[in-house]
Amino acid sequence: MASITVQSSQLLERVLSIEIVRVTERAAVSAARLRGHGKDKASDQAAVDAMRRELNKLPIDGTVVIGEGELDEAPMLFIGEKLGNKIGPKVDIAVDPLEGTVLCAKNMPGAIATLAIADEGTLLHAPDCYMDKIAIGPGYPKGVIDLDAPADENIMSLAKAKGVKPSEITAILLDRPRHAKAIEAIRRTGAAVSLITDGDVAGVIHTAEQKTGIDIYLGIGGAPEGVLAAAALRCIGGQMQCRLVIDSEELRERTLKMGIKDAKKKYEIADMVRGDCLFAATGVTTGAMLTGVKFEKDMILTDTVVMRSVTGTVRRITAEHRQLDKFHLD
Ligand code: VTB
Repeated sequence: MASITVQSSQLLERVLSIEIVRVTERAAVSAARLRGHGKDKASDQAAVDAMRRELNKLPIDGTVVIGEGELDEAPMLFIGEKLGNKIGPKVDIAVDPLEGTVLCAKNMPGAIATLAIADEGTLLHAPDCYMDKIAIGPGYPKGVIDLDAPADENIMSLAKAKGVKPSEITAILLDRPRHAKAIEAIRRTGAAVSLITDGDVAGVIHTAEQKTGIDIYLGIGGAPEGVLAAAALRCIGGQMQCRLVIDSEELRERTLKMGIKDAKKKYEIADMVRGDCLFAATGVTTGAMLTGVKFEKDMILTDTVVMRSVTGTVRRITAEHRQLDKFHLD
C-alpha cells in the first residue's frame, strides 16, 4: 500500500513538473502583451491574474508562501493565498509572476515569469524585504564562498578554486548605490563586474549556466527572489548563502510572525528549500537565460526552463501556442 502511495505521489510530481510550464507560460504571455507600455503595475497585474487562474487548475492544495508586492506595492498573489483545485498534495508555492516589472515596462532584456513548488512547510516563509545574497554555480567544494567575508576575498577564493586568475572571474550584481563599495572591491581584484538593473533570480541562476560566463552573484536583492533562486539552484546545483536584511522594528515583528525566530540566520540553500522542489521560468523579454514571448501571425511562441530537484533534470520547452483565442482571454 505504502509503495503505491509513494509511486502515485511521484507520478503527480512528474506531471506537475510539466503542468507548471503552462502556468509560467500564461503569465509571461499576459505580461508580454504590455511590454514596452511603461506600465509596470498593469503588466504585473496581468501576470498575477494569469498565474492565479492557471495555478487554480492544478491538482494541488497549495498555499502561497512567497508572494510579491509588499516592497513596490505591486498587486499580489498574497502570502497565505490558497491555490489549486484542492485535489492533490499540500504544497508551498513561491511566485514572482513578473520578475522585472520595470524591465517589462521598458521592454528591456531579462523579464521572466517564475515560480517554485515544494512540499508544504519546506520553503522559507520570507517577508517581502531585502536579502543579502552570495551564490556560485556547481562543482566547487563547500566553503569557497562566505556571505560574511568581504567581496574581494570571495573573488580571490573563487578564482583559486576555479584555478584561474581573479581577472578571469566575472561577478554579477544589481546596479544599486548600496553596492558601490563591493563593486569597487571586486574591481580591485581585477575581476569583471556585470551589472543588472533588475532581475536577480536570473542573476543567481546565471552562475550555474556556463554559457553566461558569470561565476558569482553578490549583493542585496529581494528576499522572495532569493528563495526562488535557491529553488533553482537546489535543482541544478551550486552554492548560495543568504541573510534577511531586517532594518526596522516593524519588519522584525513581521518576520517573527512568519515564524522566523532568528532574523540574523545565515541561510544555505537547504535552509530555504528544505526538500525537493520544482522550478519554472518563462521569458517575457529576451534575456541571457530565456527568449521572450513572440507574437506571430498564427501563433504565440514561448520559451520556458523547468527544473526538478529529484533528478536534477532541466527541460527547455519552446512552445508554439496555436489556439490564440484562449490567450486572448488573458
Ligand atoms: C531585485 C530584482 C527585482 O527588485 O530583487 C530587486 O531581482 C531588489 O529591490 O527584479 P530594489 O529594486 O529596491 O533594489 C527588483 O529589481 C524588482 O522587484
